[in-house]
Amino acid sequence: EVSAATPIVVNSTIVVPAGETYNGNGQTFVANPNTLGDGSQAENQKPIFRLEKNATLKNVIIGAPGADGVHCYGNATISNVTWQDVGEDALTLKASGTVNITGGGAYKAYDKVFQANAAGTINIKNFKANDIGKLARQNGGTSYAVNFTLDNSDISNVKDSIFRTDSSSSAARITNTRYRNVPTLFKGFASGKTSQS
Ligand code: DGU
Ligand code: CA
Ligand code: CA
Repeated sequence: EVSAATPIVVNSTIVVPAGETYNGNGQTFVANPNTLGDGSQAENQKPIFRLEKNATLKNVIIGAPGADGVHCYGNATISNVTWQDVGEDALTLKASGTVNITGGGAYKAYDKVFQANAAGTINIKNFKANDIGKLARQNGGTSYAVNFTLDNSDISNVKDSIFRTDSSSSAARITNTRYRNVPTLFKGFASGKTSQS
């Protein structure tokens, strides 16, 4: 009988220092619900990973509970990271920068997958998402500029939209992406700030 490897229970946030790479080697990480958060929609849960500027996170599976996922303080590279059961959200841009998310996927997000709480760019490529509220959301009521892109991805069973903002200076572009059961691609963007091809 084959059984899945035992997940690594993370008791305190794993910090990836500036410029460094954390390779999870395909292991599954879950939050200790008593110290990081239970993965519900309660705010102020702690992340499983905190990436300082120019850090890379790769080959990681985040299981349940996912708590507040991954926090990025500036530029980050996220490669082959899969959220099996998104917690409060999957990843947050906490300080200005560019986050490049390539490969991997996100599943079972009651509300948001990616959250932009600072100006910057979120590029999502070769990604899968299923059973989510929104793929990415700029923090409600903020007016800084966020540029979102989605390329060569497969998105299904979305409740709200792919990209959502309240900022007239933000922009979003979707290319070469397959959808199933996605009611709205873009919400809240100014005219001329979105494109799809
Ligand atoms: O305005 O900032 O949900 O980062 C309310 C809060 C809220 C954030 C966000 C997040 O939008 O906490 O998870
Ligand atoms: Ca939230
Ligand atoms: Ca959050």
